Amino acid sequence: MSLLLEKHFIDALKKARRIVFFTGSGISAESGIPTFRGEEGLWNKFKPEELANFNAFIKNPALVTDWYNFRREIVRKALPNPGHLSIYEFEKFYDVTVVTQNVDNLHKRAGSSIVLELHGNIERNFCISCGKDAVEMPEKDKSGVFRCECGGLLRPGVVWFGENLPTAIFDAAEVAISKSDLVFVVGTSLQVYPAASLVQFAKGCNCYIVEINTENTPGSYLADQKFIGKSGAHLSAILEHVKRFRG
Ligand code: BJW
Ligand code: ZN
Repeated sequence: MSLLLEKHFIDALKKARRIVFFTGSGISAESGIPTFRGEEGLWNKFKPEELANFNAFIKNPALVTDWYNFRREIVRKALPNPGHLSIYEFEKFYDVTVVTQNVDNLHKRAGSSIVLELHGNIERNFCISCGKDAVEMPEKDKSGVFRCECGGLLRPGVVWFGENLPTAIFDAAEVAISKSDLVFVVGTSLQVYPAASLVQFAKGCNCYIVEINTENTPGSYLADQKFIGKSGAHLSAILEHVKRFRG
């Protein structure tokens, strides 16, 4: 795809040294991982209030465990797409930090060096009783759940509704944004807080903001440059431009 870029965006790309990519589930849609909301969204089939909070887990741990196992299988089979791979390639030309709401590992698997996972990682599991991480997952017990050696329930290492985001990671994301010249906001509906507040924060830091999404979001008005469409094609095309003046 060839893309005609506006002069102010080209200037921003030329001047920039540090870039933050702030991503959501839309960037992994082209890898076959369903997004959370919208027509193809996961939440259309499974209600978040039933599955992605601690009370739901305690009430029906086997159901929540099965849901995460199902998603873990999808994620393991998925491959990084041109969006993830382009972000990795930006490292040849800029200092890059990836701040992601995704739990799917695809930025790391694409090679990105600094990936701040705001909502945890689906591959991690820890015990709700003793707090230890599960090094290897045991077989499910008779009731269909995973248990730690201490007998406690093992839960996925993701951030559920009503839970705090990991403070050190959120703080590191704000530091990276405050030092960056350009922030790409890619494939997120900006409906979930406090992650969504990072776009406001970036605006307050005078970062040049680029949004790439298949549709408008509540944060679109903050973008200096907006691309409506799929992230794989747009990020690849922008990278091609960068190669022309930095390659
Ligand atoms: C494409 C594309 C393509 C498609 N190319 N684009 C302030 C105001 C209001 C509410 C709150 C607030 N502060 C806190 C809250 C409560 C709550 C919240 O935000 N609720 C709102 C939903 C109303 N937040 C929390 O509870 C957070 N914790 C917290 O605040 O702690 C303090 C606290 C403590 C105690 C009590 C109360 C508060 C925690 C939030 C945790 C979110 N967790 C999840 C699940 C993770 C685990 C799992 O994976 O199961 O994280 S929810 C889910 O949403 C997941 C995602 O990371 C997150 C964001 O979704 P995302 O990535 O934006 O996906 P979609 O589907 O929404 O959007 C996809 C986008 O891609 C769309 O725009 C498409 O158009 C686009 N797209 N294909 C480009 N090819
Ligand atoms: Zn334990």
